[in-house]
Amino acid sequence: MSANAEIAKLFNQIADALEVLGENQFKVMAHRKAARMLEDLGDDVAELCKSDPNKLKSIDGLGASSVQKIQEFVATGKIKAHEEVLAKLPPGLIDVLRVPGLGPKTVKLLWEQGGVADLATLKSQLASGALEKLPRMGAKTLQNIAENLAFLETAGDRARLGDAMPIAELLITQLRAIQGVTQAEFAGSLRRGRETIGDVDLLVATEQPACVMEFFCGHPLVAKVLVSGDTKSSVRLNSGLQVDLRAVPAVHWGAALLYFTGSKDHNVILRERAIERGMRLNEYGLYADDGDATPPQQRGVTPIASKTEQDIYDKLGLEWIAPELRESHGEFEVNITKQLIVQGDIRRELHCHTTASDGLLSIEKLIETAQSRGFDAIAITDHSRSSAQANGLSLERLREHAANIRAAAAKFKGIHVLVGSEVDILADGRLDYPDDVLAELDWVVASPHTALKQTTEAATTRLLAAIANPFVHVIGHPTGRILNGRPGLEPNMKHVIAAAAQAGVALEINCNPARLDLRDALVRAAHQGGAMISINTDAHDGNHFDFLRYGILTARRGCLDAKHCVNAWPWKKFEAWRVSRGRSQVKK
Ligand code: DGT
Ligand code: CA
Ligand code: CA
Ligand code: ZN
Repeated sequence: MSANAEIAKLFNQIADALEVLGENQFKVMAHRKAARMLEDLGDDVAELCKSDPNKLKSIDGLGASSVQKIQEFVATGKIKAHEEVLAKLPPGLIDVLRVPGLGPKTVKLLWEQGGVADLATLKSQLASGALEKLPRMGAKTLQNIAENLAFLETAGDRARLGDAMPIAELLITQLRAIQGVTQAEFAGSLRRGRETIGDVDLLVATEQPACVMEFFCGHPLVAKVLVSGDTKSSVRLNSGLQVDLRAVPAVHWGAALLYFTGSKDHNVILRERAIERGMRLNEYGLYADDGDATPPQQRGVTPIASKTEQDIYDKLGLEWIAPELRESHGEFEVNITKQLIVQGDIRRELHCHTTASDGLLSIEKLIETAQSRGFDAIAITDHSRSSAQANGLSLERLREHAANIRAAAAKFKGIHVLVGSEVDILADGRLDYPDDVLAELDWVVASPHTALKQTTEAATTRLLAAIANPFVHVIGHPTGRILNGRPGLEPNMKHVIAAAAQAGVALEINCNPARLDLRDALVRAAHQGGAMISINTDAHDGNHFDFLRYGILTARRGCLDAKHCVNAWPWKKFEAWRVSRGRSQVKK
């Protein structure tokens, strides 16, 4: 990676600012275009500046003034034109553009006529009713802005699990390769599998931390070194993600990993437990409490346990607790670590898309991919007719697609292929295909895709109606939320779960890291309420099968065991349930 992303961001900010200032559209477009070019550019633009400045000038979409700005950034780390144009606006006004749905034109209006200078004044002006007299600001629009602002405030700047994980794993692999490093792991909320991550916490065991820190702070992904110390450093990557790194001697590994995995609340309880037993726990180890105020590690005291997490839990009279459970949600009362579902329990994929709707794989490629993952079955579930933006299938195309799936399935041995559909749950709870059409299918995932701002009452009625349909097997991504994007439906989940449990309909954990829907807390509620869970990747491409890990982390955070997950059931049990709802027989 490179300075490309950083410079693209500055270009976009210039364009935003110009637009809010009402400047010439061509100038705005030129900056946006340059930003896009930079984002798509395979080469590191900072390298190009040094090695091949002519190549930079020859890139389509980069005008002379953009090239000059890039060179300026590479030389000085900033762009004067960027600073100048931003200086013409109140300092926090650009932030207002982060509110979903607020474009530069509206922000200009809010600023010039509504007294909005930043997120705080936007909030207060909304509350005071001062914005109601502005043109184009009807009650509905203002309510939308207020909702989106509230959502932005709760979503904050946290990265999605699926965005942070690949970067953390890349860094871990590289850290492990450094001489003298005996262990390297990610800790913090990432290890606990939270759906969003404040920052990434990395931990290495080594006796020579200096070269580890040097490598880390000089990493090509790093945009800015925030803290650089002998055993701990903190950086911000080009992507904006913050990463903390700690280096500890191997003897303290377990204590440090336990401490930096958290959660904070879990750690507090562990420390209290240590005190109750005449010990002290800190990030260096579990020590006998000898009453000395100087920390034991500074006095060369040998810890009771410190090398592994297992050892420390053991000496505290506990079994090892899975990181996903370490949220102080009852893991000390009942430790269900051993029952938790693992990725290897998953035997089949039950929600995915082909080129017939909005997927990228053919039917055969999809079956092949499922087989290569060792699955015993795959349900092919393209979109239904109302999902026009996803090329949903008309009745006629659905029948033709079903025939194509059956023909393709005949070419494979050892995998069951289910002819399915991801049927839209319409706003009023009706399904997008009539029952007699659903009856012809082997498998039905019913999902909400539109009208996701309904009242709780309407959303509840809608999902209950879908659950009541005898042909439905699974409710797909039940709330339709998008992480850092939109909150989705907020149905009364108690009612939904009870109805699903009663009817024998499964609720989905959609593994796509932008969704993770159901979320962890709702998985726990569903599981406790006796509902079955289906964990699906919603693959639109071959590599989307890798999303499974995120669904599994979410499932484990929700205390799910394999017995309540239909993807993990032995085939016969699964088939008996499937047929009890649908009517047809699967061809093997
Ligand atoms: P995040 O980054 O907001 O997604 O959440 P975490 O849990 O990764 O929090 P972070 O990065 O601030 O700290 C990593 C872990 O280090 C945290 O889970 C527990 C431990 N830790 C950090 N600060 C404290 C503290 O003041 N007290 C205790 N007991 N533990 C702490
Ligand atoms: Ca963290
Ligand atoms: Ca941290
Ligand atoms: Zn889907």
